[in-house]
Amino acid sequence: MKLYTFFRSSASYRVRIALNLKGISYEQAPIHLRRGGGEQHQPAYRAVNPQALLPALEVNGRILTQSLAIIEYIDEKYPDVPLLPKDPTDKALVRSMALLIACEIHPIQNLRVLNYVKSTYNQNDEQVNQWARHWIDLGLTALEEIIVAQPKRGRFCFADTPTLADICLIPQLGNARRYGCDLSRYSNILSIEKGCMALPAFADAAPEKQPDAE
Ligand SMILES: N[C@@H](CCC(=O)N[C@@H](CS)C(=O)NCC(=O)O)C(=O)O
Repeated sequence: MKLYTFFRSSASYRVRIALNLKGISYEQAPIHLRRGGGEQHQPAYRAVNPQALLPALEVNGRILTQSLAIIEYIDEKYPDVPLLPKDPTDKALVRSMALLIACEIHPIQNLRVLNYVKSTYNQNDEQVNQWARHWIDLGLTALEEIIVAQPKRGRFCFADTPTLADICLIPQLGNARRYGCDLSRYSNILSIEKGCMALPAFADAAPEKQPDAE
């Protein structure tokens, strides 16, 4: 398997965690999201993923894109260490936490969106960081409440084993810090992060541990 990735890409980070949790070894093909205007826009990478977004996973000559679709593929193909609970209601809850991050927070603080806001509306770095912080805080505030209110509260987002929700949460916290969010108000989320980062699967997937880290 070959993962097209960038050390700081949080969607790639999700897939790295999932592969590590499953104990799957893989090759990395680094795509630098800023160098030369972004290698994701080069024809070579657009031929891999016409969306010009990371990650992409090459499996037996086929390309999979969209981190959540990739992770569900991995989970179905390698069912040991399941990333979703079996019970349909629990599964819907875990998916809702993951989607809260992957659909509602991440896309509107992504590089191309911030670049567009910056250039089209003449915003400076601090203004776009404020935009990012706004959407991240809105999402994390709701997630903190959802985590506390659920009936199966445990050490992770859901119960006592890591799921797709934790896989989405941990990389998002990296982005939150990069944009200057005050995470101290999310005590439950921070304690989940501590639990996740104690696991090699999460720690080894961290941006600073990647071969292309700067
Ligand atoms: N929904 C996509 C999001 C992919 C995405 O936005 N990737 C970012 C890196 S985290 C990217 O490639 N950004 C490049 C850009 O904004 O130009 C997924 O989950 O895979």
